[in-house]
Amino acid sequence: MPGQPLRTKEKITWCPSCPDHMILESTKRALHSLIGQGYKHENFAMVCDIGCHGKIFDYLNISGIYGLHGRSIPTAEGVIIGNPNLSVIAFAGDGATYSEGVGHFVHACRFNPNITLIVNDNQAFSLTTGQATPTSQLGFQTKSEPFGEFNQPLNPLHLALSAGATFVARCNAHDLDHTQKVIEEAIKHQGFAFIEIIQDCLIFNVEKNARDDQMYKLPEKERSLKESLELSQEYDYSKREGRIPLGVFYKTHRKTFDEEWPQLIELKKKKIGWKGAKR
Ligand SMILES: Cc1ncc(C[n+]2csc(CCOP(=O)(O)OP(=O)(O)O)c2C)c(N)n1
Ligand SMILES: [Mg+2]
Repeated sequence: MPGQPLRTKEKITWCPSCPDHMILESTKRALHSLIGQGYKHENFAMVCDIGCHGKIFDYLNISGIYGLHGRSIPTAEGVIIGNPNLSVIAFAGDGATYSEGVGHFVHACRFNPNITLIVNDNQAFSLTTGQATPTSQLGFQTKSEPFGEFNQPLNPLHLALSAGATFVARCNAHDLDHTQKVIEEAIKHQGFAFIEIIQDCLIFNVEKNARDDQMYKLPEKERSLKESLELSQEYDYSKREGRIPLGVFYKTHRKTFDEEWPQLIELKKKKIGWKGAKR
């Protein structure tokens, strides 16, 4: 794998112009930059979920496991327990993470495993043709919600902060440079790093598309948990008007679970896995 390109030769089958293309590009650029800073290509590992976003497994040339729907977090936790010297990235959708996998999400925030979670949030179960997910807007009319979604959307950033996440960020898929920068920072973070990426679904939730004008970048600075919780409520995932903050909302240090378990500390010391593995 060293010296090989980060893109496989697989033909991309996402819809033309789907922001999933942009998230792939930002991720590749982030990994490329980290490799330039001394990270090894063979020490990156990914876990992908089931959904449109999950096809990144075929296009990104790093080792990994294609997991079950809603289960990329526990699978990624398994990978980091097996080899705590890897940089593990879990990719998932909003439906997968905040619906089927929400228990894993909450406990990952508590356990603080040293993994990065990237959620492509298009506010729809898109692969299965657009049912409402927990972040879909009120009134979203679909084949399975013919009278419109009447449940309040979940605020994933607020949930992550309340559950103890040590790195919480939001990006806009359209902004490749900013997304790349945040992905790099998340991978460098020791602990559970959660990035929610807002993306349009051009086919199944058109009403929520084209929100770039609402978005603004937060100043880069340390924030208290209280301040971050307040900021996370500025956007409620439902309203058409109002501002949507982007950037790293909160970052703190707490022991990761591989720093708490003696067995994992030993594996880390022995640099198990690849000879001379270095993070
Ligand atoms: C446990 C389980 N529940 C439901 C499904 C069916 N399913 C497969 S993909 C998918 C939609 C995925 O939506 P999301 O996670 O938001 O990803 P997107 O397609 O929007 O990128 C669903 C409901 C499944 N495969 N397994
Ligand atoms: Mg989705």
